[in-house]
Order: sequence, then structure tokens, then C-alpha cells
Amino acid sequence: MPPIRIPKSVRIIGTGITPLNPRSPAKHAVLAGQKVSPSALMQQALRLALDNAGVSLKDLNGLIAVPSLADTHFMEAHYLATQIGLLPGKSIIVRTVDTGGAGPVTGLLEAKRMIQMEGADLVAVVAGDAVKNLSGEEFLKRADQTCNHPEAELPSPVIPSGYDRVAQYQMKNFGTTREQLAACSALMSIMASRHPSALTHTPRTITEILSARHVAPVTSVLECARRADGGAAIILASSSFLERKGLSRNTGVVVVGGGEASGPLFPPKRIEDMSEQMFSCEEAAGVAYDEAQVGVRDIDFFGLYDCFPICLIRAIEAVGLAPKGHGGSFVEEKYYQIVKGLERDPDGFKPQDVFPINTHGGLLAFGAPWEVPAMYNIIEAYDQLTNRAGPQRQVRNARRALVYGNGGIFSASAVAVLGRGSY
Ligand code: MLC
Repeated sequence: MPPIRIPKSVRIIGTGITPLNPRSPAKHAVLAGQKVSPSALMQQALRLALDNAGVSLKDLNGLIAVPSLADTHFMEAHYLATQIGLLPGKSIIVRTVDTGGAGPVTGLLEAKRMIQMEGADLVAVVAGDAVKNLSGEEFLKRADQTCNHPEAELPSPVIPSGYDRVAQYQMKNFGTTREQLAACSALMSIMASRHPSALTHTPRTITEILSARHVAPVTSVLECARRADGGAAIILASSSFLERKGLSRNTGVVVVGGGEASGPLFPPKRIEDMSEQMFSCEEAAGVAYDEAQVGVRDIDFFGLYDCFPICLIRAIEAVGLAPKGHGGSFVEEKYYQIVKGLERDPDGFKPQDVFPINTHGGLLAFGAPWEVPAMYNIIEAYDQLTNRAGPQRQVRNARRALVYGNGGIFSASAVAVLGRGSY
């Protein structure tokens, strides 16, 4: 009889994150007019993650990368692997995944498959971009091309306009209010103000958000993913790798389950023609919960994609934190609870006690280097589960986390459930 193959458990054993909007590393490079490149950010993030995990580049036998917008390469992962000297090499699997902003979570799940089904035992997932380094005009020229189609008739800025259309659909069909949308960004700014690396340092109010310049009918500039430069990476290992290296089998956090689902690349032109059919987060979360054999009540921390308020509201509903149509009122209620709590007890009140979601501030307030930010959801979940989030942000006794990445305009959903290493 052939031996029974016991699936290897897969753990995230290290993370790396570059500063956001770093200035060009060398003075002479600035003088020469060179700008920080996505590739340099990816390399820096990977080095930081390898160091953090206590492993070396030579140990890697898998690499997954997410393409950038600022300096796109054919076969991004192969480009990166060649640059860092991982290739040429034998028995190394290198793959580029492109599910837009869902990429880091798709990459995490792909790394798990590479370890469990393809014989890899140490895999890095890497993302980096420098979209803040592009002029506003150049950024929009590129971003507008990604999700547009004559049938969709989305005006520039195309991506904010696409999400705005979905926000209007939610307002019309479920009674979500303009203030509830703005409360998402206000709440994320409170969270970011408690994270030392976030771009947004000062909480802003709903009034400030509503009175900011509007880029689409129900979307102000303060309700858009905050354009930034940065890189981030994670290292995943099999249980046998840890054993071989003499590392504790409880190192890091376990990837317990995952799910993915897809929607169209752009929404229909008319709000009347939109339906629940185009959304996929609920399906992806359902698969992830099933695989992990847990439900929403078992999750202590949520890293939910929030490129625009409507994305956060729909995610809160999709993962089961609020019934369908009630995500907006859920956020608004929590926002006021947090504002009052902080007024009453500025030092002692912990926003994460009432809202254990995006304690880093999400895309709206932490920073959003194009397809990188779902990695920040994963890294914040890692910090929460390993008790590294610090007194300002740590969720009490965080045992399980759910992370969600969204690509395109609700076009790709990837969800993973992570668990604390030891029980
Ligand atoms: C912008 N600003 C913010 C902010 N967003 N401040 C606080 N919070 C936010 N969320 C500030 C900037 O720091 C800047 O100030 C000023 O507002 C103008 O921003 P800008 O980006 O430099 O301006 P502009 O060129 O006019 O463009 C505005 C914009 C653009 C809204 C059109 O920012 C934009 O398109 N943003 C969305 C990016 C996006 O689509 N990301 C992908 C999301 S979809 P200062 O002082 O710094 O100059 C997704 C899925 C996927 O994530 O697959 O990709």
C-alpha cells in the first residue's frame, strides 16, 4: 500500500514591510532624478521578511509576486527572482498572480497549495508599488485603463467612479446613507492614528470628509484608497521545514482555510441593472469558513479590504458581522461609540474592543500602494495573532483572524482564515 500522505500544515513565519512613501534611498539617486522603484521596494520587503523569519534566500523554493502599476514587468515574479539571484536554480517554483488588490491573499492561498500539493516548503509572497511617485495625471492614465470598458461608461477617475456607482446602488436598495459611507473613512482614520507607520496621523470627522473635494457623486477624495509607495512580504513554511530547521512547530500563525470567488471586471452602466450577482466576497468567505470549520463568532480580528467605504460596508455584511443592508449602520454605530469612548477616556478606551477590524487603518487611512495593501491586512492579522500589535491596537486574546482582499471593482475576492500558532 502506498504511504498515506498527511497534508503539511502551513504557517506564516515572518513578515516584512517597508516604510510608506520612502524617499529614494541614496542622495545621489535623488540628484540623478531616480525615483524609488516597485522592484526595489519588493526586494527590500523580501529581505526584511526573510530576516524576520530567520531564514535565508537560499532556503526559498517558492516565490509568488504581484505585479505593480508603476513599473509593470512581464512575469513579475520571474523578474524579481532573477534580480535577487534566486534564479537560475533547481526545484524552485516562481509564479505571478494577478487578481488585482486580492493578489496578496490569492498569493497566500497559492503558497499554501504550493506547500501542500507541489512539494515546496518555504515560499515568499511579495508585493510592492510606487504609485505615489507617479504624477496624478500619469497615475490616472494607468489606473483608468485597468477596469474601463465602453459598455461601463465610467468617467475618470474610473475606479473611484465604479465604486461610487456601487455605493449609489447600496444607498438606493438598502438605505445606506451618505454619512454612513463617510463614517468608514472617519473610523479608519482613528485606527491609523494609533499605528506608528500609517500615513494618516490625525483622525478626521464625518463633516470634514463630506466637505472635502468630491471625485464622484458620493465619494470625496478622503474616501479613496490613499495612494502611496511601499512594499510588503510574508514568508510561509511547512511544518516539516520548521522541524528540519529546529524551529518551534508553533512559530508564527497557521493558515487554517481559504476561499476565492470572482465577479465581472466592471459594473453595468445603469444602477437599475446591477444585482447581488456581481459580488463575490460572501461566497469566498463561505468557502474559507467551511474549510477552517469556523464561523464569524470564532474570529477575533478582521482585516477587511476597504479601498472605498462601500467595499468595507459590503465586506462587513459578507463575512457575517452585520445582516445584508446593515453594514452602513453597523459602522456608523461603532464610529460614534468609539468617538464617545475616546472623549470619555482618551488613554484607556480601546477602539479595537468595539471594532476589531483594520486596526492599522486600512487602505483609506494606512496607505494603499496599488495591489500591496491586502498584505497589510495579513501583516496586521499576524501581529494581532502573535500579540505584537502593541497596547494601542492589540485585540485581547486574538486567536483567529480573517483577511480579505478585493481586486478590480468587486471583481476578485480572496479570503483566508488564520489561527494563532498554539492552543
Ligand atoms: C488622498 N488624500 C488623502 C486620501 N486620499 N488624504 C487622506 N486620506 C485619503 N484616503 C490626499 C493626498 O494625500 C493628497 O494630499 C491629496 O489628497 C490629493 O491626493 P492625490 O491622489 O495626490 O490627488 P489627485 O492626483 O487629485 O487624485 C485624486 C484621486 C486619486 C482620488 C483621483 O487619489 C485616486 O484615484 N485614488 C484612488 C486610488 C485607487 O483607485 N486605488 C485602487 C483602489 S481599487 P498630499 O498632501 O499628499 O498631496 C483596489 C482594487 C484593485 O484597491 O484591484 O486595485
